[in-house]
Amino acid sequence: AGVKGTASERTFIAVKPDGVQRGLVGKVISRFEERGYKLVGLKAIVPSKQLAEQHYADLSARPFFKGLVEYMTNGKAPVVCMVWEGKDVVRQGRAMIGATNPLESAPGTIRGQYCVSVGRNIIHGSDSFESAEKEINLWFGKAGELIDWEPATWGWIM
Ligand code: RTP
Repeated sequence: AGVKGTASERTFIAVKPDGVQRGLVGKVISRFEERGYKLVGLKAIVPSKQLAEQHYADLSARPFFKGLVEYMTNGKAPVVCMVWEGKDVVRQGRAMIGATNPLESAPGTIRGQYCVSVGRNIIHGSDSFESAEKEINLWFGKAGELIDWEPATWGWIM
């Protein structure tokens, strides 16, 4: 996931099927672009049950786990998977997304603006640099799926 704390830091962001179905992909992309981050990976997939279970392995003992996997894999709409790059993008991404509990997600955050239900919270973002590394490998495992590119102005902006 790039180098932590530098402009090459990377995070995994996914618009979940409810967010895709509600037409919020463009808004999510705009927010990250406008903040100054660089999109280095993007694809839409309906994940297998195995992939969703691996992604949420830490939550496998929780009572909502089965429903969570079903929500991610139901195929009503794909998951739009992204890798974003830039300074402090892991922590900034979490801040931009907002708290998991809808009652705590501040207005102006993505969840605070677009959702009211913890089980339909439209977006995922890696919660640490180490999670980002794992999740990027899991969702973008194939060679050539991530593109390194250089905006002309990057050096003096960040
Ligand atoms: P995410 O991993 O999706 O970015 O979410 P998060 O870190 O903010 O929250 P986490 O605790 O890791 O939970 C992962 C996802 O599980 C669903 N969830 N449902 N009580 C419930 O029904 C419940 N709690 C959590 C949410 O979709 C949450 O994003």
